[in-house]
Amino acid sequence: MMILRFSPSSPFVRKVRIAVSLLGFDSDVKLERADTTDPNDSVRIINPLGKIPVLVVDDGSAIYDSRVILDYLDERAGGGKIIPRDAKRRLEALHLQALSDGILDASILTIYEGRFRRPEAHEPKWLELQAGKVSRALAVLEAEPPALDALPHVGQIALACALGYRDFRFGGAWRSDHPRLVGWLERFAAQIPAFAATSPAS
Ligand SMILES: N[C@@H](CCC(=O)N[C@@H](CS)C(=O)NCC(=O)O)C(=O)O
Repeated sequence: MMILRFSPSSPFVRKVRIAVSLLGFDSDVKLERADTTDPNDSVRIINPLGKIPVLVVDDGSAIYDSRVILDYLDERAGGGKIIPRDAKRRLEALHLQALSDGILDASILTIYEGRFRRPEAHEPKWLELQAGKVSRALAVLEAEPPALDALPHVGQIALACALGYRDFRFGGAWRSDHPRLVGWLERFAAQIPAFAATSPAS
């Protein structure tokens, strides 16, 4: 049995939960809550960075971060499933994952600014820097939305989680200017039941 240290609101955990479902590992993974703000939570021992997701596998070793976990799960499922083997498709998938994870990193830093700094200490330049990353990335994706494979690859999974996080924490403001991405996410949600099942709002 594998153990996934998780929080229901984490979009990086959501990537892993969707991959677990797509690869047929639902009954092999037990969810165990982690509190990354608690200094006594063992998550800081198994991952010195103190971040989730962390997947503890059969031999007790801890795997992080989400990209490494997705790679591990893909191999465990036989390989070439959510990470294409073909070099060109693999690069496309990893590239889309990097871009989507980048949207998430900038979004999370923005949330942490509000969570960990007093309002009078908020730094508008820092928030603008993060907002710029998100808006440029979304504009690039809107101009040419990615494909959606029958079995989504890591990039497509990550993009769905990034858009879902913008809905969850930023009131879905991205939707009005990105109709093609809205359509893409609707298709993803209709095709992949694990997306709704892992919604942070549920
Ligand atoms: N690159 C990491 C990012 C993970 C991450 O930022 N997780 C957040 C929760 S969504 C976290 O654990 N934050 C706590 C912290 O930064 O101390 C991944 O892909 O797993």
